[in-house]
Amino acid sequence: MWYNDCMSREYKAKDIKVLEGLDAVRLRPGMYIGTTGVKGLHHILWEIVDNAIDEVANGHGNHIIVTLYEDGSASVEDNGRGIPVDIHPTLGVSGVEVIFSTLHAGGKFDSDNYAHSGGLHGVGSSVTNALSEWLIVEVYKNRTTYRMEFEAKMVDGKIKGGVPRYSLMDTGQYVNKRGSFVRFKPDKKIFETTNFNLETISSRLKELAFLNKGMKVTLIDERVNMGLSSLKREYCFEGGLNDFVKYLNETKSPAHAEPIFLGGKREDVTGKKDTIYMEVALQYTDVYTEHIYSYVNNIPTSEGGTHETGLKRALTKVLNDLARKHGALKEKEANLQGDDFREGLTCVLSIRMQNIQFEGQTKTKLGNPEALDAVSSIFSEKLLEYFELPENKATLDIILKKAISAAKVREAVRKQKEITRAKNSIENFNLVGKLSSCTGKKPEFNELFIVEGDSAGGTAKQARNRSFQAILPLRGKPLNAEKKRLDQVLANEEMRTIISALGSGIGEDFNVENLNYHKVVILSDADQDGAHIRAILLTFFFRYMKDLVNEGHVYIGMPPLYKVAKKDTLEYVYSDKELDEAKSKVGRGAIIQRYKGLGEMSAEQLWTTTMDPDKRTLVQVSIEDAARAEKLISTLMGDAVDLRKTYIIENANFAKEDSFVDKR
Ligand code: TSJ
Repeated sequence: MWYNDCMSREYKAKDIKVLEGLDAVRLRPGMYIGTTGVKGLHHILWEIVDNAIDEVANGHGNHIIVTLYEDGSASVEDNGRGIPVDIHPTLGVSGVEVIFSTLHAGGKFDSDNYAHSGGLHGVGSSVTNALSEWLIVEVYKNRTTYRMEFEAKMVDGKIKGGVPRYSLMDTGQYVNKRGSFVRFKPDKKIFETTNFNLETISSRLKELAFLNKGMKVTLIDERVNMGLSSLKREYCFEGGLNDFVKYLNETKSPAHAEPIFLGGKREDVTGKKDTIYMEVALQYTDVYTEHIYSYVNNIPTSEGGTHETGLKRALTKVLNDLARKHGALKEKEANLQGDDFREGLTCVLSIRMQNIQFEGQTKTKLGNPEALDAVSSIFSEKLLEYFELPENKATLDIILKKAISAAKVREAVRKQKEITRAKNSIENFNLVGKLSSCTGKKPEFNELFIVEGDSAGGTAKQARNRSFQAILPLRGKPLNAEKKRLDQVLANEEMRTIISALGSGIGEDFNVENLNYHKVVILSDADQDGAHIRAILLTFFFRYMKDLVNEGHVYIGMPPLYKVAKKDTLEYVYSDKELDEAKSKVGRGAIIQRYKGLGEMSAEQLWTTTMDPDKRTLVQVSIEDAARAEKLISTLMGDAVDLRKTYIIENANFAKEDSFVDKR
């Protein structure tokens, strides 16, 4: 018997309007399903599946069967209440007809039942209908089978989609089951391919089975083996999200035997009074990456969003608090970072809520702010409760231990990165105005004078032979490298200038082949401060450019301490020991001038006494010298300044007599 046959004639005018709606779908399918490629093909299947899932998720039925047929069609069946067959009060047609003929019909019947529908964001089963060659609906209820069919057919020389072959009818065929069945054949005229992909469908159905605890999903593929037999896969997980996490961790070693499952709900506080439901399962493993899978109304949110943010914040907060409470973190120690608590974490978060808003590049990021508060509050409360149970204390200890070790590694990595970054910045460091480079291009002949103070630097610049001598004045005191981590040393401008000028890199990256100057001459005043600066520089070279010292590139310039002069004779004296010799050599009436610093010399004098390769004295620094300087600095820095200075003067003297003297 035809269902409401006469009535259906009455609303023909209305039907035309509806069909114009479906025409729009066929005209621009991309607007409704994104693409007419293989993704769009599956999209129209998911529209149907989603509706069946919702019915089961709302507690009506427990089984969904998806079948792929040889003719290219697919069907979805559930054992829920059955799509409404009665006449819609305002639209005047059967529920089935409304659902399949009206765009965005989903939820119009009973918004409560669609409250947590993944289909809400979708375009509805009418789109599937519009893009199918034919679609058949069967509703099983009242011990009978209702049936309605739609098809794409020529109307006035144009193809219309989703045209009813007949109105919903009661076939009178007895059944003792309840539910809905929809079978459709995607239209070859619309889709680039109509070949459903078994693995795509299989893995999504498995995912849906994980997300909906206890729901049985059967997948039948009748296309295999030329129709002689069919493939059947069945998914049903009594453990729900816990089973999901175990499945995801199958190839990893879990840090604790069972995943942690937490669930709860919160009234929304924004005034809409909608409830947000949350379920989460998590388990730590031996891997170093984090794997968080989040869903809203069964829709994967690959880009995360507010719900995920809420979860992460709560996890960090609760675990930091617990770490302090249990003494894993001391009072003065800083909190661990979120990343530390997520190393090796596998987690599935599933929430259900109304009015979901998507954001992001691929519209897979949840935007609802109320989800953040809800998830964060439910998760915090439930996680705390979980760890309060004595039987879960061991798991907590494992997790805290893991996080603390992750933090240590992170800190080490961060330092390394900072060093690398600083190294890179050295390469681009601007030397203009500091280094007066030489014109010669052969490093083996070139000399770099690191000169204490700007004024002495200026004098040295005038004095030098610019063809092979470069001058680098040091303004302030260079940094004591021993007490600092490399990154701090590199933050010091004086140090960076030196590294940059030498060109040979630093630390592990030091390469003597790239050295710009084969003689690096430290030229400081012959006083306490000068000795101090020298010791600091040597310490730096010893620590970070050992090969520079080892290969004999570092020298101490020897400015004279005194000038002994009389008429035509002129002697420069480099030590107190030499002074008497000079006095007797020059004879009575000699004028003795003591140089307090490099700045007291003229350019000519500095050249003659200290820089001219034919007359100067350079003391080559041995690795032992440098080691001694380092020890000196490391043991005495920070101690009483006077004591330090005396010690340096007494022990860090580079006297002509004590060392190998290089005369060029
Ligand atoms: F999408 C679809 F329409 F094609 C479709 C819907 C496909 C499949 C396979 C199943 C379903 C579907 C719809 N299964 N169950 C339902 N349930 C309802 O539509 C329904 C039933 C009863 C009531 C009620 O208030 O009594 C309300 C609704 C929404």
